[in-house]
Amino acid sequence: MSAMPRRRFLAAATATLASSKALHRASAAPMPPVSELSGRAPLFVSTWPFGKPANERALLTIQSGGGALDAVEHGINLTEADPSNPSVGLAGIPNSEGVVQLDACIMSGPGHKAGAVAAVEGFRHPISIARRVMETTKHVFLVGEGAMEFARQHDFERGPKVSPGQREAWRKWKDAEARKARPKADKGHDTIAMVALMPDGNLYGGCSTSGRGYKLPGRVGDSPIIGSGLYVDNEVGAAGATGIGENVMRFCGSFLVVEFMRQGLHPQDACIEAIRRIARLDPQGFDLSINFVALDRKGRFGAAGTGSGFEYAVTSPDSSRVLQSPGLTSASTGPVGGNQK
Ligand code: SD4
Repeated sequence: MSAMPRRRFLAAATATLASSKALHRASAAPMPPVSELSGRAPLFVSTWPFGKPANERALLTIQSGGGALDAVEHGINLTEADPSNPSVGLAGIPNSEGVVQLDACIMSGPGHKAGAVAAVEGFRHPISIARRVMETTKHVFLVGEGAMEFARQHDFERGPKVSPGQREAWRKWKDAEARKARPKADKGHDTIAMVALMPDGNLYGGCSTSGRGYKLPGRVGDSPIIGSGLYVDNEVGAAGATGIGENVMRFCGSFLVVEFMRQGLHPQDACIEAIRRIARLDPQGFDLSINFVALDRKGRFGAAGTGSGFEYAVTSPDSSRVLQSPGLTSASTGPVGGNQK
């Protein structure tokens, strides 16, 4: 019998655990029990610790009289504008040609509306462009030159196609590649996916990323794809993804999470079941570096990752917190920038 790699073995062992409660105990960091994973609307759930200020900005928008889509947009705008974030917005890691190509999408539960853009260069706020596509065109998804022409026509804010720091790092990567030193082709990468529940019971979501570092030009990940990086179903709940997009988009990951919620699973268990389903089908097993957040109409929420340490942010009028999610293996995911594969 061939030896099972340790990580695969751990994954298989962990996957046999019956409920997410057991997974909580397996994790190093304290984690609230599933029964405590619920909150009062307006409620915002976002990927990674940098989702916390984004959630808080979104809540402030609501408290200042703004609408739900304004909240999602403003919250994600904050992350997109953060010069220290290497994986969202124009400060992100560029593609293999040294150009940052941004992907984003937004969904409104009411009306089941969606807008998305991909491979957008030189614009600061792809989530805002995605929203404009949703609200002013009969289309859902604009890509590349068409998306940029749309953004130019609508006068969206521009910015440099790569930051000076990222350009320098890219040059070194390129040099190493030319010397066949073979550095990792895709460095850390983390996306903001935000899902939101309003007091009237309506659900919304948005997702924005610079995608995998040093990706091939034109490569589009899961993040702007409705059902993969984000999905909102106003009857059930909403989910978003972060991690290696190729390992989410082949499985319609966020749609899958929502479908498990439709079957009655708590959002956290829905995230776990989606990961289990994906790992069962994928030859890599749990070695996928993917994570989900989810929220349902009742205000219950949760998250899970293939690795341990994926953190997510939850904000309501009562509290704003960063929580640890259950990981399905002991491989390290985070806390930020952890998807190094
Ligand atoms: C992508 N899913 O482009 C995004 C990147 C990401 O954590 O979320 N990284 O594949």
